[in-house]
Amino acid sequence: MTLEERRQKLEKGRLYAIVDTGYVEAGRVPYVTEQLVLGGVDLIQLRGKKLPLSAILELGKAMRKWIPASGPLFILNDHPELVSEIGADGIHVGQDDLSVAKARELAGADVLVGKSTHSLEQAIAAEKEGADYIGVGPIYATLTKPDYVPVGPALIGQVRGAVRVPQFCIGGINEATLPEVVHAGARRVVIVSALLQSADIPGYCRRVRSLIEAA
Ligand code: TZP
Repeated sequence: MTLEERRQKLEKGRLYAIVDTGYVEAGRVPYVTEQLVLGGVDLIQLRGKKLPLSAILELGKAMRKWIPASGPLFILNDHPELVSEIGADGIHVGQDDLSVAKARELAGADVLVGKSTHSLEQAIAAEKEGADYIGVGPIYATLTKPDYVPVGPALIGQVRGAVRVPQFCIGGINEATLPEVVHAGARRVVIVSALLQSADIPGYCRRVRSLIEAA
């Protein structure tokens, strides 16, 4: 797929899931990935913060088999050098990681680059830097990223008014908090623990999608 085709698909994305190995043990990664695909998420990221590169490579290749090319975009957290071997569609970097340009150089010219942001200034800077999309958060306190101060839902409207690339709100978003997030202006969200801990992942995906799309 070309970068333009990936950007078009990204533009339509509303629900972004992350397979975080802090919640999902390696053996369950294929099953959880399949469930997220069944639920119709638009993007899936592999986030293996504490795993060695060899394990990330193996999990990434396994996930790629469960994510059809016509299905969700597959994004790798960090490690742009593994993107082409895994066949991922994109790479996601944090504020303390590589620049967008360096990530693109290492991952390949056709690959999407996303960047985490935690303030209006960072959101504007990430767009200027050339990010294809940004994450905005953590909106609420979350055990998935415990050391970060939540930014609160008010930032959502500010970023929406200042940035044109797709913005995915993240952090503490679940069925209960989603109405407030949507009311604050969010049109795209990332959900990690609430989805991964659900006993019915496809059902959870469908319910949150209808809440986002009702906006
Ligand atoms: N970046 C900002 S918040 C967050 C990341 C990776 C974690 C969000 O996880 P959850 O479980 O949906 O709160």
